[in-house]
Amino acid sequence: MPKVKIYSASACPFAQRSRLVLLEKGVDFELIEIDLQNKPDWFGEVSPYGKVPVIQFGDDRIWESTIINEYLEEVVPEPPLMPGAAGLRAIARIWIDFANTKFTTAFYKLLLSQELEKQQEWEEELQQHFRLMEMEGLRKLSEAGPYWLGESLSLVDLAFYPWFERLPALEYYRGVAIPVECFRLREWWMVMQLRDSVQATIQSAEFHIEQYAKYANNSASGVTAQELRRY
Ligand SMILES: N[C@@H](CCC(=O)N[C@@H](CS)C(=O)NCC(=O)O)C(=O)O
Repeated sequence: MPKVKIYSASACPFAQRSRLVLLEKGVDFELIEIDLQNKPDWFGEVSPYGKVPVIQFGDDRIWESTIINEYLEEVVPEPPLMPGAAGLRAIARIWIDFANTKFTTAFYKLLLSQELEKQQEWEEELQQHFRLMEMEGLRKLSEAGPYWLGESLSLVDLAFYPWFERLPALEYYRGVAIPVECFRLREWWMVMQLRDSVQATIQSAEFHIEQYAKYANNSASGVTAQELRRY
């Protein structure tokens, strides 16, 4: 069996998502750390969007973290990280899509916004997302256990977790935290921190605060920040 290669950056939450899946599935992988401030010339050949993560497995080269994660679920089915029932699998995909399109967008927009009025708008939007995650997500779906979909860890947990690890940076720069009433969300976050995969990839609050300094003063010049400013 060929070895999986993952092109990653230690600060990148999207890459962390896929590293978590590899670790949870016990896949032996080679990690190639990319310096995003100084990308190697060959990186454009590997990553059409100029972003991490990208994985290479045999002839397959895949990018986009949540697509990578579903791909890994197919090629390494054990332990399963998606539910067996089609209805619940669809619900899992709804939450993964929510993480990609709504939650992470509000997170970055809040961090990049410089005017107080814009910051307030994005803060309000992010708080609404937290409440929906609490009420429609954890309180309805995870009655049988600590994870998003209940007893077993799933790709939904791993799609959200990296931004919770980075919430101290959002609190530091924008004074925003999880609303008090969202206690299930805080419990879930605590349980996630106990996973060996998370412990193997976790970075300190200080690290994340330093990493996001350029987002918070809107001087970040990477592809991701440029794209986020456009929307
Ligand atoms: N939608 C992509 C986002 C990946 C992404 O934005 N990665 C960032 C690092 S966290 C990156 O490589 N950015 C390159 C740059 O900013 O130049 C995914 O889910 O994989």
